[in-house]
Amino acid sequence: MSPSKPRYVMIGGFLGAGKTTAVARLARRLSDQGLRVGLISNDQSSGLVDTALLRSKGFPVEEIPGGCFCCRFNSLLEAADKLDRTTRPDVFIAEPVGSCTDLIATVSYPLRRIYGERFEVAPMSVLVDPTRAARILGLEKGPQFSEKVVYVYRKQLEEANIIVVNKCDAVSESLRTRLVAALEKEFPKARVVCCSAKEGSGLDAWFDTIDHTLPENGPAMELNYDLYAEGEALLGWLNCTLRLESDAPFDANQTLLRLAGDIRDRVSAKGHEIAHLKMTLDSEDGTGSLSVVSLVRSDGDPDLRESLLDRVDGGSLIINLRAEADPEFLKIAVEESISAMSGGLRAKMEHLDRFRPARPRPIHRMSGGPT
Ligand SMILES: Nc1nc2c(ncn2[C@@H]2O[C@H](COP(=O)(O)OP(=O)(O)OP(=O)(O)O)[C@@H](O)[C@H]2O)c(=O)[nH]1
Ligand SMILES: [Mg+2]
Repeated sequence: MSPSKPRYVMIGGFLGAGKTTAVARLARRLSDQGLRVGLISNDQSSGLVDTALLRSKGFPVEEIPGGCFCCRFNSLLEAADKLDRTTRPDVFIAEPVGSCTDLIATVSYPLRRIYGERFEVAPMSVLVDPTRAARILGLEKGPQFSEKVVYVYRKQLEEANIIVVNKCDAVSESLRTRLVAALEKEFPKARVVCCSAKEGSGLDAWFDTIDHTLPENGPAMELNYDLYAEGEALLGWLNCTLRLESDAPFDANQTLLRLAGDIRDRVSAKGHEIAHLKMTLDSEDGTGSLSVVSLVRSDGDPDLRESLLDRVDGGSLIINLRAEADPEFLKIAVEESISAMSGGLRAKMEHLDRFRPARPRPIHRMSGGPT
């Protein structure tokens, strides 16, 4: 990528698909090529694991909390302005909320039509977690979201210019082959590529595809906003920040892994499907390093994505949980898991938000691209 005007690259996909991992990979690659990057994270709420994670890697990040890009279109531009003032990025990489769709009509087309002088808008990639996608497309059995959430998931794939089957390191060759065939058949508009954002394989082919795919101008995808709003609102959202203290130093990584397992057990015991549980513990020792744990389905295992080498005696714990469940239930489950933490840990809640996403009300919706 060697843009004459800054590029705007959007990396979408459902909750837990690996967007933030991929954003960090792409940002690193572009920085290594001497390009300046500016990252934009987005969520329905504030106190984001993703922002903490990306900042800990040294990238400039602007966070847009309180709604998706389509509903906060002006905030998206303000975020780009702020990054321009500090970093003057050659490439903006934006991660939309994982429950959001219709981004071509509400973000890409308006950016191209109204701000075409300012940005070169790249085709949109939509990442999938292969285990989740195989269940949604009926290739494998396992715990599943309900029909309206699946509607939103499928709509994300329908509008993709590039579908990226991520986490290929974690699934068999045979599942990957069947999944690619099913995606190509059901979503013929998209190019389908495979990669592992975690291990770094397949990224060149994907980034080349971004560079060599022409932006589309076709009619916007049909979308039933009532169904979309209902599907999104079936997901409970919880963000909280706590202060942890202990008289004796403790292993932050093991503490987060145990806490994630305990929250999973309480949520899955009631038959609710987790979309993404992610947590960071910042010991605030001045090094900027974090312990980070994620869990992307109710029958999955917590993944220690970043670890703290030394034992700590406290720090700031952020928990972001998205699951198909009542937000009040999620609050109780998280509070119970925190109370059940052993090892003489004391936790003080500093901030807690829980809600269902509000109906999406895009600022712009364009039925076709610039001609
Ligand atoms: N095995 C494997 N795990 C991956 C890969 N990419 C991401 N993950 C893991 O998937 C989990 C979710 O990754 P994120 O990058 O946070 O996913 P996301 O799409 O940004 O999630 P949300 O922001 O909540 O929508 C983490 O445990 C990652 O370590 C991959 O290529 N392989
Ligand atoms: Mg993310």
